Amino acid sequence: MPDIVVYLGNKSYSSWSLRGWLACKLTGLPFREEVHPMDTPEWKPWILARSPSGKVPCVLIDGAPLWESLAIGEHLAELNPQAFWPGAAAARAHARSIAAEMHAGFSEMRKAMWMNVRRTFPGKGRTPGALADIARIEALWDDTRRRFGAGGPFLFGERFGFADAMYAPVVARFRTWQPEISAGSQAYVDAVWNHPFMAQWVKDAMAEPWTLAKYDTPPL
Ligand SMILES: N[C@@H](CCC(=O)N[C@@H](CS)C(=O)NCC(=O)O)C(=O)O
Repeated sequence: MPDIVVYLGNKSYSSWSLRGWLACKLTGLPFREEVHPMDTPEWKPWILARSPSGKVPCVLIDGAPLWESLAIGEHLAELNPQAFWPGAAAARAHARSIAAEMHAGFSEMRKAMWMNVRRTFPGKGRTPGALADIARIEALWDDTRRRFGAGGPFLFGERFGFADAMYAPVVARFRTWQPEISAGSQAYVDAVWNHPFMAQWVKDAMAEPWTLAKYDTPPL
C-alpha cells in the first residue's frame, strides 16, 4: 500500500486543496493530511519546502511529490480507477473534458465568488463575468447529467467521482454566494454538499482556528 500525505491550505477557503483532498478520499486508502493557514508569514516557506510549485494541494506518494489537482486526480486514479472515472469510454472522455475545463477556466467566477465554506454572502459577487461562467457551468452540468447521469444524483450517476470532485468547490461557492440557479443545478449542489466526503471537509473547516479577513469580508 502506498504511503500518502496531502498538504493543504485552510479547509475554509482553499478550493484547490478541496479537490486534492477529495482525490485522496477517492482512492479509498488511508492517508495523512497536513493543513497550514495561507496568507501568514510562515505560509510560503512551509509550502515551498513541500510543494515544487509552492501551491496546494501537493501529495507526497511514497516520498515523491505530486502536484496540480488534475495531475493528482489522474495519478491517484491508478490506485482505484473505477472510483475516479466512468467505465464507458465516451463518458470517460466527457468526464476528462469537463474536469480539464474546470482546471483551466471559470476565472471570473473564481475571482468574484471565492470559496468560504463557513459564510454566506447572498446576492454578492454577481459580476457579468461571474454570471457568464455560472451559465456555462450550469449548461455543462445539465448536459452531463442528461447524457450520463441517469441512475443517480452525480454528474455520472450513482457514484461521486473525480469530475464531481473538480466541481465540489463550485458547489461550495454556490452555497455561499447563492446565485440564481436552476432546480436541476440546485439538486446537484445539494447532492454534492450532502456527500459524506464533503460533510467531513465542512466539519473540519468549521473547526479550524484560523480566519482570514480578506475571505470573510464580502464585496460591497
Ligand atoms: N492549478 C493549481 C492551483 C493551485 C492553487 O492556486 N492553490 C492555491 C490555494 S487554493 C495556493 O496554493 N495559493 C497559495 C499561494 O499561491 O501561495 C492546481 O490545480 O492545484
